[in-house]
Amino acid sequence: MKFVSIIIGSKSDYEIANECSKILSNFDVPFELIISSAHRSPERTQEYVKDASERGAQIFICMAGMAAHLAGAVAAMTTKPVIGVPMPGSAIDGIDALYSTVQMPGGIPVATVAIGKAGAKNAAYLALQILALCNDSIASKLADDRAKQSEALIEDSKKIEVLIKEKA
Ligand code: RP5
Repeated sequence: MKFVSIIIGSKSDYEIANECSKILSNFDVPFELIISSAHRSPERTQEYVKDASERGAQIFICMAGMAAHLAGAVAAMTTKPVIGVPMPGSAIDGIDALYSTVQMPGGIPVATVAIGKAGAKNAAYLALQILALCNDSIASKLADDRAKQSEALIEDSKKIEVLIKEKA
């Protein structure tokens, strides 16, 4: 069975990671989420990536903070697309994780998204966009989602315009 694999470096990453998994669930895309660390459990990470690839993982989404090597380490083990989400929460609030995740050497890419919650959401959307290249149903749902985002923005604008008029 084809699925998206989400790997988080620690249970402290779970709340933000849930922003990603909620979107995949909403699109009815199967995923699995495990905790495994490039530093604290390197062998588990290696075994998992091999096993998940053999079972049908299409894309790996890796979320880690601090000196975040998880996405890079996973990218070294697979030719499947790897999306990296730098996690906030360190003394320098994710800048460390951003640089650690994005600065991959040529030939071993990690598609790095924004730090934290926005990045977790965009990791899901980017994974969906990759899957949509070969899946018309996901492509159609993505188009609907974009339209809904635009409609919601216009509704928000109307509400604020009313509030401003009321205060004038
Ligand atoms: C990273 O270090 C994890 O991904 C997490 O973001 C950060 C802190 O981990 P904990 O000390 O909270 O387990 O490996």
